[in-house]
Amino acid sequence: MTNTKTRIMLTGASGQIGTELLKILRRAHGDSLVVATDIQPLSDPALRESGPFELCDVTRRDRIMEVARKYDVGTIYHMAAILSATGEKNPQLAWNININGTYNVLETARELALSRIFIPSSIAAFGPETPRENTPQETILRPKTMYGVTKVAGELLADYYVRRFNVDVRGCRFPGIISHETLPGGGTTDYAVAIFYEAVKNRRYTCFLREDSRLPMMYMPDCLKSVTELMAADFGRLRHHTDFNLAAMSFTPAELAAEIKVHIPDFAVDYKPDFRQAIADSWPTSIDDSAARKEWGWNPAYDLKGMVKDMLDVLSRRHAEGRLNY
Ligand code: AKB
Repeated sequence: MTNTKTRIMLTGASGQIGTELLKILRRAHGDSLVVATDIQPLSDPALRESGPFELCDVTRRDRIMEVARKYDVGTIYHMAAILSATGEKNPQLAWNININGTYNVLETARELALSRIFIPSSIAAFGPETPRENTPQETILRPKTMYGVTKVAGELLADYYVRRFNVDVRGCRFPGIISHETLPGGGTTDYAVAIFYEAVKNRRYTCFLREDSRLPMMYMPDCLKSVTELMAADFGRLRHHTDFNLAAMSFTPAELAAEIKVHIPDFAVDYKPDFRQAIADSWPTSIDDSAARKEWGWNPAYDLKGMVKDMLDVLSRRHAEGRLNY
């Protein structure tokens, strides 16, 4: 059962992806039609003023339902989550937010017959027994982090709702996301954002992963493109729903540092791996995204060179204007 309600609700609107997704959703659908929600008020005054906002803790289903009913919501983008590194420090919190948050959004969708839901998964769904290179779409999912456990459970639960209750849920397994608007928080791939701020500000960076830790990554414009394109895809063409592998680029910290040095020759990096190294070692180095390419035309625009140039252009300009908040 679907409805024709046009309003959109976004959870985790203060987060790294949420902040930028909110902007493009409001641009595409109209400011007043996109309800931003988070457990804290939005910090960007322009975003705060531009449309409706509600405080919403995703572990409270009654609150999600209340907001969805109040605004006559038809679609939810569920971005609120605890990431891998924070999840290892506080596994109980990761379970509560990620599992109960996802279940509550799915139950809201079922009860209110919402039209479409987006729930992201992650490369954290894979584990050390998974083939690490060109990781296939269908493969072994035995993650060793609590974040990964919640992502696999979330994929399976969402898929169950597609098949059992006809809820139209979609999602992809995001690699590390690199961006310059809102800092990521609590992830293992966060080094690939921090390195840019430190390069621009201090010309030095101490990396918490080893220099040869190759991981799949993606630039934010491609991440946003993947969400909007998957959500616009014809349901009848989708064989997968909640677990699309996605790839854009893969690199090591040393390769990223070398590309930054092309633009900032005196940039220097040293390496002090911490507990996040074990998490990175359990994840793939590259991903086979042929299912996403075939089923909804996925095709990323940015490679390592293009992403590094764009990141440094934006952050250097901001630094020169005294606006690099880091
Ligand atoms: C993390 O590092 O935890 C996230 C992810 C890969 O899902 N960026």
